Amino acid sequence: MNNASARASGRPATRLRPRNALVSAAVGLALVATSVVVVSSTASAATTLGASAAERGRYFGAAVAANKLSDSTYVGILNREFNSVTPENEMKLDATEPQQGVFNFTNADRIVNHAIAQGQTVRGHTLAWHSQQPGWMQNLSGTALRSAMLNHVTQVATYYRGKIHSWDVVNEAFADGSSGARRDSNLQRTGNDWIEAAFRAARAADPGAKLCYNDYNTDDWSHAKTQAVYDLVRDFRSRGVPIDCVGLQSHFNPNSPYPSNYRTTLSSFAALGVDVQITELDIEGSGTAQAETYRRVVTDCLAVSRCTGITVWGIRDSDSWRSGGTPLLFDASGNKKPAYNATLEALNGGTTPPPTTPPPTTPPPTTPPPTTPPPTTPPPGGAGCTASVSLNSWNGGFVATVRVTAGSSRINGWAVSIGLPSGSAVTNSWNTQASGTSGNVTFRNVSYNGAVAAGTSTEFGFQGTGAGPSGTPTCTAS
Ligand code: 9MR
Repeated sequence: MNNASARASGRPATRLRPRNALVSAAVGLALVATSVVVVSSTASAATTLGASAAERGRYFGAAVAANKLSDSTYVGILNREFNSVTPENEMKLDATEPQQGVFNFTNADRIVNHAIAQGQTVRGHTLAWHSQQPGWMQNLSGTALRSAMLNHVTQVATYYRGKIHSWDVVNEAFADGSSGARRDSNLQRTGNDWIEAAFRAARAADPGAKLCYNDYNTDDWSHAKTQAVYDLVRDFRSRGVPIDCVGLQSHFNPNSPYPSNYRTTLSSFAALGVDVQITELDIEGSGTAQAETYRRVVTDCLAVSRCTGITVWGIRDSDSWRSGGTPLLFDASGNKKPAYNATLEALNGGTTPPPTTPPPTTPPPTTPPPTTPPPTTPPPGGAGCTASVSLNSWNGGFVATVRVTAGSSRINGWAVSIGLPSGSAVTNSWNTQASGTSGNVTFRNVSYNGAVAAGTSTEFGFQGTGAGPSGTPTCTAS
């Protein structure tokens, strides 16, 4: 319903909470039965990205450069549209500790103070990173570097204590490609525990900030780097290393496109008990194609309750680190692009994007409603389930996503048996408990995904070396 139809229905076109928006959408549909849903569902929607995201319990932010705070067009958009900011370069190591033990917060403070005055929250970026290190740090190694890094984390996080919503404590510590290994760097060479040491120091310095691990090329669930970060977070969670969130940078372009399993990535990280933040979003392209990809990213985030915020990496295309790819929501003159409109519409709960690309091969896991009471009488013939495997293979390895679907009755637990070819082995699994690593491997539900309502599905996955399974899995329900 647009403003005109809102008036026609005798209701003012004021901003409503999502639930009311849904009701008004339904009323709109009832009144104008033949009208198109797109029109009726945007009735009382918020008119800026930040306000709309806030109505969904999320933030919408932008990377900000201190030297642009004197540009009135830039600041006008920043103040109007965004309720979170990330200093693009001003909190990095070279900026904040140009000489060892000498800290400079001048430019970072300009951004933080502007944000506070505008009621915007701040994402801190970043405390420990192999890149943009000051010269003195690049020349350190061993325990001297470890101490200097921890001192940096402590000093900067202490200085900003109480002002930072989330810190990117460690940035980009994993290698690209299929190794799943840590990136070689002077920090990595101080010992594999440097990441957890940084997180512990950050927690001690600012217990109120959410502590994130942030990286790029971790958007595609089947990528080794994504799995490696997932393993790190799972390990930290299991050992009590303080970590609250994972940042997916999400720089999308033709070489690194938006993956159809993005929602699976978001929900899989969230299932570890951490928030997921989309931290540096930009999507190269233009027009409808770019707009629809933005819409998909936003829709995916909204579908995962622990996806708590989205930050775009700049405001206008001309502000972008990849300005040639025109990857942002505003053009160089500050005008809203189709990508902006799609983003706002998606935030406002707009229609599902049309299937411009084939549907994802790995649909997001469906979490069955936990409160549904179990059937009072067991279904005749026992509960049933089926399982299907979709494979992403490469030379020497594979990721299998397994979909477990309940039959005509609700099931309360499941076990899926899958035969692996000889020479293949399971190296890692998620949302399941695996028995064995080779031959016939049985995957059982974990506490949160055993109950599956009739006709609905849940997903788990595993990674392995060698060739993936080719036979039909068997599913046994309980
Ligand atoms: O946008 C930043 C650009 O202005 C800097 O020159 C560049 C230097 O490393 O860093 C850019 O921001 C990066 C961010 O800090 C980490 N993820 C990748 C971003 C784009 O390169």
